[in-house]
Amino acid sequence: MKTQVAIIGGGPSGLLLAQLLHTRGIDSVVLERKTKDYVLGRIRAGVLEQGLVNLMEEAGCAERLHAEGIPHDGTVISYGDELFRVDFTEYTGTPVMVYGQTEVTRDLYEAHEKANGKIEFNVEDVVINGADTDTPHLTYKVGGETRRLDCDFVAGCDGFHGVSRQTIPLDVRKEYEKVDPVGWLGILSETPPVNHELIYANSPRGFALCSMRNENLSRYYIQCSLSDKPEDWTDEAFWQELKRRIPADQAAKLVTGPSIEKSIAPLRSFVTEPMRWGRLFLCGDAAHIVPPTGAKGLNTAASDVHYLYNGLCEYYENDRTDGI
Ligand code: FAS
Ligand code: PHB
Repeated sequence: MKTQVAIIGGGPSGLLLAQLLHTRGIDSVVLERKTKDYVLGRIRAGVLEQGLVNLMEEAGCAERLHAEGIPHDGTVISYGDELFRVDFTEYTGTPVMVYGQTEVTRDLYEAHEKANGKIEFNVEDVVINGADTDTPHLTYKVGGETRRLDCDFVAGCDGFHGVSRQTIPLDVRKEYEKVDPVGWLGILSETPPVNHELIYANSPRGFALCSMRNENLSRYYIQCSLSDKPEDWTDEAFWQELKRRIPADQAAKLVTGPSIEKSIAPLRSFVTEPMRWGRLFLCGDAAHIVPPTGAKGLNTAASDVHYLYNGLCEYYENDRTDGI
């Protein structure tokens, strides 16, 4: 099989790139290791910056985002019972959009499938060949059958544990990592959010975050020990600890309920250089990881896609290589 851009990874980076390229008539194939349901089952980011909203609009995927997303003009930082509000719109001119990464990915899948985009699931043993030549190709397996995909470029959108970054030779790659000695225990609950804006709470007992997905789906986090496991925390223990870390007036109005998802995200910062090797380009978590603290993971992934997408358009439309 032959395509213009081979995309490894069907998460938000890979799908956003594929759908944007499609709008400019540039052909791609997405190779995803898992099933679509598995990808959509991952609960991750919840806050979109304007740049990602703009890209979803350009990809023709922003209708539900604008219908169901919740624009937030600011956020609250608290210490003990003291609250401090940061006004995004005043300082940056735009709000952020509260809309789950799961929904972003779902919207991208729906649009790309409607456009007859080529996505292969349950892909195994992807190997990138000749990335440092003008004729790279991938080999991979589906259902035990080995396949070949010839392409002009490879987009490594396969996340932190993917194959793309590992393809760049060690003597070319420089990596920087800081592992934080704590994790974030997160839960989803079908309860109304405690506050209409997010609360980033600092407290002597540790960090907590009050977030949301919609007016009846809340997302809460408390900083926990890396040795903790989700099953170590009953819902009641979680709610009691959260109440100790947020301002008393917020704790008093917190609506608790059963968790419908409970997981621990390790906190690490990681970046690799270069993000390009020959005709291989890394995007998103394949190249960098940031702690969820600043809701930057998904948004920096979108920024990578923006630059690669525009560079590829310049190449195919104007025969220019400075963008890539
Ligand atoms: P992803 O990891 O999302 O997608 C990579 C895809 O590639 C996956 O579907 C994977 O199955 C596939 N893949 C991997 N190896 C492959 C191979 N060899 N062949 C084919 N496919 C392969 N960010 C925020 O902004 N806010 C948050 O609150 C937040 N919380 C997070 C919580 C957790 C537990 C994690 C892990 C991350 C969190 N992030 C958060 C960051 C997260 O949202 C990422 O930034 C975002 O998923 C990046 O998207 P991708 O680059 O597409 O990588
Ligand atoms: C979330 O809603 O999952 C979320 C929001 C903001 C963050 C981190 C996570 O900084």
